[in-house]
Amino acid sequence: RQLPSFDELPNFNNFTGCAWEVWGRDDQLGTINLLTEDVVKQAATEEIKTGKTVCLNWPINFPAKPVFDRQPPRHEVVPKALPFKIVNDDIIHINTQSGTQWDGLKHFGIAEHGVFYQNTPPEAFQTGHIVIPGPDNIDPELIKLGIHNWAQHGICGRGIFLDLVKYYTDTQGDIPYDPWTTHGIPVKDLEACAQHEGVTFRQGDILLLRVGFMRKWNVVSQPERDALSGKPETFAGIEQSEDMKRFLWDNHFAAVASDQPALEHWPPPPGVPHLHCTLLGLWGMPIGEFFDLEALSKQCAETGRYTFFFSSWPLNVLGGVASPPNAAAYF
Ligand code: UVW
Repeated sequence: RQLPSFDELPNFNNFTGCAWEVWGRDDQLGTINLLTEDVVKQAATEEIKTGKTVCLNWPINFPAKPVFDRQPPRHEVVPKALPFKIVNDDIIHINTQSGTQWDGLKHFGIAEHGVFYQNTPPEAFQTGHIVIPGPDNIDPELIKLGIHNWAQHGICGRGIFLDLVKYYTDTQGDIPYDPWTTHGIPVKDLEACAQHEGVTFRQGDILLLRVGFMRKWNVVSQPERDALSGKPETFAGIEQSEDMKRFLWDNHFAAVASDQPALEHWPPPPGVPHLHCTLLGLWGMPIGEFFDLEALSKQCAETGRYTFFFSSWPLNVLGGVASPPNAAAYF
């Protein structure tokens, strides 16, 4: 399907590139619409060659002290007193924003205009404890724009990996920034990295970017890791610019994820709205954060292959805001 270019999309007030009409005003999938049966089949046929698989999720336990003032994950193993049996259960409490995650369409709206994807006002979402006892009790309005839409569709297709850490190391000796400080990666570096790896983009690709957060996290001391929580957060990531929006939309990626706490460098430049507003609020594009791309980097460097079949099945939480991705690469 031929999609409009970024410059052909209408504006929404002062925001360029509003895609609310692209899949119809009732749409709740956003750019996941690009993952058609043909796209999934082509990716599986062309990419799964050896059977090698690579996990892309951090353990749910990490980070034990989350950034952006979020509640830490909590895991309890609970022995059950059943007669003649030895049995354990798990109880897990997580803020779905604390570790490896997809941000869903209820996560981030366009604050200055008070709306989420498809012009949905925040009052449309019930907050607090949500109980849905059975399939007869599902109110479509109550679960509107929930993560279950992606969970029931799946986020599967061709994954394409831009290993910026390797690209900068190969061409400049190391990355030219500290990934734990704000630094915007420009479009020209993403394109140069793709060229260095010999990959070209295709409509419906799932783009993964290795910026360096996790490489650093893995080698510093635990007190340094823990100290990230509660600091004024600053992180590297893709540049927050009109050029970046044009790059992401015009390549028609289905989803984009990185190893950083936010995909974009944080905080955004003064007066510039966070790119989350456009990706989630205007396009319905999943944003992946804290993806563990270290093993993927090794696998791609060893084989020279930077494309693969990508599979992710978010948690099927009716009306959920975000989810761990349960993501893997298949070679
Ligand atoms: C930011 O966008 C800063 O982070 P998050 O998506 O985790 O809310």
